[in-house]
Amino acid sequence: MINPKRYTITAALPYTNGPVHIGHLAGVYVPADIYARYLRAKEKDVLYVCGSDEHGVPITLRAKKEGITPQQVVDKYHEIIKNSFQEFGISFDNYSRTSAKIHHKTASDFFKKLYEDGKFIEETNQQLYDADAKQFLADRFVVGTCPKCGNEESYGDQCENCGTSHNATDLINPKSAITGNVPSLKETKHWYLPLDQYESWLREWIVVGHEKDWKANVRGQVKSWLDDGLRPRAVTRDLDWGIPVPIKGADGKVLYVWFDAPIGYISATKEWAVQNNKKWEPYWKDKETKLVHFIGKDNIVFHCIIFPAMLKAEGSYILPDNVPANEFLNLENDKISTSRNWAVWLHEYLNDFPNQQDVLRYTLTANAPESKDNNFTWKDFQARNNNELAAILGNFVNRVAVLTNKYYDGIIPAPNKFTDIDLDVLAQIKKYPNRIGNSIEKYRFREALGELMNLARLGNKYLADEEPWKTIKVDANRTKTIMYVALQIVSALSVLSEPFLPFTSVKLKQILNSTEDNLKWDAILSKEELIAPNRKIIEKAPLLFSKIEDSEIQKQLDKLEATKKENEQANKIVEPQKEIINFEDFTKLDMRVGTILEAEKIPKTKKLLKLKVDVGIDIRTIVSGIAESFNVDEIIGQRVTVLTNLAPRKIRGVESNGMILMTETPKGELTFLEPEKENVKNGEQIS
Ligand code: B3M
Ligand code: ZN
Repeated sequence: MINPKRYTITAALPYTNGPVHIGHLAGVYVPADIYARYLRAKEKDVLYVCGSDEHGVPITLRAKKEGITPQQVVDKYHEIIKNSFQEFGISFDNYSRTSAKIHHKTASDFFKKLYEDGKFIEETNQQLYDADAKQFLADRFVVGTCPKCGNEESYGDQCENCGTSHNATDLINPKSAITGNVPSLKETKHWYLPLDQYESWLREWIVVGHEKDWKANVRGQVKSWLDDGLRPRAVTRDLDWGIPVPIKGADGKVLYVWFDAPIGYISATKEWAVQNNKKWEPYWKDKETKLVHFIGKDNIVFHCIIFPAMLKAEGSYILPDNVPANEFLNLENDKISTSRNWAVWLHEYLNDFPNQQDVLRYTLTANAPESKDNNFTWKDFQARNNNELAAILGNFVNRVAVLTNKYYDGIIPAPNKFTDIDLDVLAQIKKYPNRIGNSIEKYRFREALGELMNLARLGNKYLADEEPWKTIKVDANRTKTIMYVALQIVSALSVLSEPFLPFTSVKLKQILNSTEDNLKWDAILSKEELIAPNRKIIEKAPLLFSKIEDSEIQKQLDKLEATKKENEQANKIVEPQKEIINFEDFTKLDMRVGTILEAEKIPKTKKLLKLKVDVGIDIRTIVSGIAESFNVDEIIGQRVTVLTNLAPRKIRGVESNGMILMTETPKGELTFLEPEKENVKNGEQIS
């Protein structure tokens, strides 16, 4: 959309079942914040909304786990999440919550309108049911194998591995997440949105209509779902936590969380409008409003198929102009996971790195998972701070501030005659607002940030080339001009850094004593002079970025290492001891040391190897199910422990005379039991 009248920017409503981590920031909230701050700096009419997603199974499950009520869960995490966002400078115009009255009303009315307009299909059919828990199993209450990709831990409504959304009854081998039971089927009535009726319209709108401007990953996912064919989707659930279905004959039923949550964007807008004496409708109903949804890739189906279909069915709303979904951020090469505590939690980060929000914002943007999954490492974080923020941006600003104070008592000098180099630098400055802005408008935030740093690099190069510390001794006039030009760069940086590094931007303005100036993005293009002579800058400039030491990084790595150990410990399922036996029982076992001499795979089997083993008394054939863990070649010569007097058995036509003893980790890794010393001979007995 060219020149929209206003912007409605939404960021996915986080589930209120835990604190937020770096993956959330990198994927959704920082990019959306950069976008919103940039547009505000361009003096656009911008509304940036978000809020807590307080319904749905994740909340109920968390409540069960912590032994508290769902309401207590959402009250606790809503505060934590809201604070984290605030502390990181995420500049929502409103951060609401879906338990708000206004949201319940908005979502209920929305449902009623679709119901009355005949947009739903009402259907009674069999759904998964856990008789012990007395509960229907939808969404995250049920886990099973994804019919599309085979992931064994798919949820009832969505597979997190391939992103496909499905109905709980589609799962292969479903299991209750509450009791572990295999569910039975029970009849129940629900209301379905017939997505199949929107298929060709969606294809026309997204696959054809947004071929050029939507990200390939987003369009690609949408296309593949459309190609698979859409089916009606239930928008109600048999649950006791959520927004009651607002029609007769729906007792005990609530709206599906993914029906109410996106309406949360609208409710948050209404709440903001009431608080600020504005009208909400233009932000959702005026065709000249540009609506942009910032989300992670697991939410694409909901924002590109289900919510648009809901909006279309309602009839009076605009549709998103873009949905720039990001991929995932990993942490130290491993998937971020709340349940495994494999994350950098925002509130913990701030304890360890107080007042260093911008360092994290910078690292996450420079590494943003824009087109593929990306990785956060603490070493990279340290390098980004020390070698980029401190060495390039911090160093430049610091030199300018120190020299201005040293030479001119902090008073910005008036320039003398500009050289070609000066004029070139002054002209270059004016290229940056559009350069950075164009990248932001294309949702390429890494690229935009790179350009900002190029402006700081330009500053460093200018100082290094013009050497004011040398000219001061021979040419006072020339030095004034150099410092004046350098201060213009600092001034531009103070404005252009704001979307990315809001805390640094404030400090830069303090250094220049320009907090009152309110210099806007486009003014850099039009104003001849960004900061005028004779103003006194700060006497002692605060350090923008301090060096992060190896020991601080090591502390974080140690913390992760400890988490890893805890997880391993927790994964160790220690089997209870078996029944007591007497010594005679034990002496019946004939166990001996042996050596594998030959090995070959038994055809048409996955696991079985036919082994020739020297057990001291003879060389015998043993069939062993280890082919998935070892290659045939690598086990020739392997010392092993063999139970030799196990009754012979025919396995796949091969007689097996004994058993190789092994241990197996919970992950299924097999290990041989071999004598500690090499001189133990084949045939020696275990006793
Ligand atoms: N709460 C899922 C999530 O946190 C969901 C987003 C809702 S956006 C309307 O990933
Ligand atoms: Zn899948």
